[in-house]
Amino acid sequence: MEEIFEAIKIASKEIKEVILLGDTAKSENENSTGDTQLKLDIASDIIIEKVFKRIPSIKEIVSEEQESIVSLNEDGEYLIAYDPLDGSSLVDVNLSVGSIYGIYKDNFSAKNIVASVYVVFGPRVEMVIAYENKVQLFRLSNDEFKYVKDIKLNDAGNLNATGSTQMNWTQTHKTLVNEMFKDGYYLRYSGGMVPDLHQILLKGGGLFSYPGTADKPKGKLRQLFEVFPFAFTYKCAGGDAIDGSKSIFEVETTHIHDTTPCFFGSLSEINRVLKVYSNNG
Ligand code: AHM
Ligand code: MG
Repeated sequence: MEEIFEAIKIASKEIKEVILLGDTAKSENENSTGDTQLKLDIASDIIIEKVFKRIPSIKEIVSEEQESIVSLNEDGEYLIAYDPLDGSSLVDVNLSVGSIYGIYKDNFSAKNIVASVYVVFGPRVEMVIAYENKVQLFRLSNDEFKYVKDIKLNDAGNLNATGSTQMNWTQTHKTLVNEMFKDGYYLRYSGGMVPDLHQILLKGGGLFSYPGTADKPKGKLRQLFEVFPFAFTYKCAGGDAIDGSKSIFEVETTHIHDTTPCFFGSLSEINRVLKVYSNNG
């Protein structure tokens, strides 16, 4: 596992350079979900695939930017699903973006995730590793990722980040959000799940949600590349993640690009979601 974390560090230093110097124009390609890929997405994807190809313990990889699974080593132990540069369109307005990695065993499913890593590219480059029930923060300084601290969520926080648009929220979701604001929660939403979830983690707690909506009943965020890795991070940090009625770790995957509604937070906010969603159907 350590060699995978080291490979991600190497890739992240290269991605940082691509963000600083790279071309943010649109390419002519579309990814499998139909989004127009930015050149930064493709460049980051190529960098990550290149470093993973050198690691014997990796059996298969799959990228949000690619159609199918790539086999690397028949005898490898780990399967990695990754989003090379989530929220890459935010680079154009100079907001933070990030890479997300889920490390699985046996198959790509929520119950088989064993570690997760994300890297935030903001004013600083930070990396958060969740493994063996610990969540650790590292910061890039003088070309090295240095350990900063372990991260633990409080039982409750005061931040609320919720995706999509009110026009497409269900009545239940509107009720949840309104009640939270009435109780004093602060709105914090940049449109990049990596910095938004990072902020909630580091500021002790709150709720991030991307619910099922009128236009996207199964939500927007992808299970393998985005939702399961962050669910694992939040769980290891003492919080939790649900799809509105059950644990994210019980969500079944039928296709590598499946999405799911998702809620990540400290325990008090997750219980609140369960209560509101079960009372309002
Ligand atoms: P992307 O993978 O196409 O970059 O989209 C994922 C991003 C997340 O980072 C973010 O939470 C979400 O899309 C924002 O969506 P919305 O603008 O609908 O709230
Ligand atoms: Mg993404």
